[in-house]
Amino acid sequence: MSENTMRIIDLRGKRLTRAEMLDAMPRAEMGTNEASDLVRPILEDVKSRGAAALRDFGEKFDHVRVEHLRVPAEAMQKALDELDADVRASIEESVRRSRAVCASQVPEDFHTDLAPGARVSERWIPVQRVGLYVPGGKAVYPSSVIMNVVPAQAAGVESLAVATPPSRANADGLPDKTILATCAILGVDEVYAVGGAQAVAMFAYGARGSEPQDGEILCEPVDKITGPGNIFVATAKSLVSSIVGIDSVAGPTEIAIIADAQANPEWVAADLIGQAEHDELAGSVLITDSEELARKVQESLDRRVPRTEHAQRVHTSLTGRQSGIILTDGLDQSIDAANAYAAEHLEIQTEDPDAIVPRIHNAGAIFRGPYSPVPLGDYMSGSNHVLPTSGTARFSAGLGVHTFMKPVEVIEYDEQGLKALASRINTFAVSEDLPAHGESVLSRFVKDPYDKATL
Ligand code: HSO
Ligand code: ZN
Repeated sequence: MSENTMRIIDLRGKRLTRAEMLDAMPRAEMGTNEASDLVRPILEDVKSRGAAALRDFGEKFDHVRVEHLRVPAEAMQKALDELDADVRASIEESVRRSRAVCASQVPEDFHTDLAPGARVSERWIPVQRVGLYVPGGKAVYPSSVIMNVVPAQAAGVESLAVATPPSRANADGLPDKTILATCAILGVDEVYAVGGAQAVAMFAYGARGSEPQDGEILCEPVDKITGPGNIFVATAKSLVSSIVGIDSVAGPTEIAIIADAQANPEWVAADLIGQAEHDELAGSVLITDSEELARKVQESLDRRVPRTEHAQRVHTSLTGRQSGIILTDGLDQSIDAANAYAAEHLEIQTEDPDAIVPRIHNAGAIFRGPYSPVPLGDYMSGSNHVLPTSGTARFSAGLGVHTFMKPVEVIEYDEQGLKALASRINTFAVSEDLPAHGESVLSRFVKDPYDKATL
């Protein structure tokens, strides 16, 4: 057996129940959440002490005493000026494509006329103020800034703040320069050098500052917090989720590839490795009805893994419980497995991908055909790379303009419209033993709604 062998899950000839199929999928156990006990006091401290607590936690966790919790405009401009021209061009292309897709995502208001004088309208309203968390440390992803900011802006969010940890590399406690430059390109000027659970607390409760003057508002509270983060950020988000909106809490990233005998094993292997590069816990799953392809992919992995920069991390991820090759007895079973796995990213590399796309019920995003690999979507396809992980694609969607909007129904009945229903509403209300509901409606049409004899 070679070094990078992925485990095989052989489903061939098996007729599995839904529960058995879900059980057979390669996924790591989700750890239980002990982080809450550590995170709660951080939230409380920021709530009561504001900026002073933010500075203390920065020193404790990020090992730097931050001079300006809010990044000064000059520092943003400087980061932009110093940004490598090629990187800037890539960021701008990514932004352009995201903006184009988001522009078509904006949902339209509509109304339904039910009878004369009886209309229900639906209005899509942007969330007013959003806080976006951008992680630092091992994973510095300016691309994720784009994926969060662009849809929020397209939705019409009025006020958008970014928080990202101070970087130890910068003595003054400024965050990562590429993150700052990306914010500048996107026109985001409210950026805080605050990381971890304390950033989530700052967004949820707001914070009074010690700059420029004690007691002045440093950061206003937001209505929704989005963005990925480590276990402490994720825990903080779920703890504040009763008072502020959050996007879904992300688990380790993952890819599944449905491939048949005609797929290019080198490309399949390269795509599995690409995802594995993110994290030792990342899941890379090949679903195929071709034993020969499976063998060739394994051979390709053996050649490629040692040559890639993050070979050790990739190796750990590919050989972990959360990765594997699912062998099926045909495309139908491959599709069933893909739907059960509900991958964050699902690539389809088969002879006729268009026959498969309509049969996919569960996936964060579908990458159709060999020239739509996941890294294209990570950086600049125009689609969003913040996607549901850990099987949550069964019931939730990736980030988009809709994440930053909410539909509100407007009830527009006039006298005629209401009168036509008054008696029916009254009957329904009385049947629920809520007669005052009926009386509210009847008051508009009868003299004494309390005198049932006159009705
Ligand atoms: N594949 C990651 C996103 C990402 N990749 C950012 C590179 N940079 C989760 O969808
Ligand atoms: Zn990626």
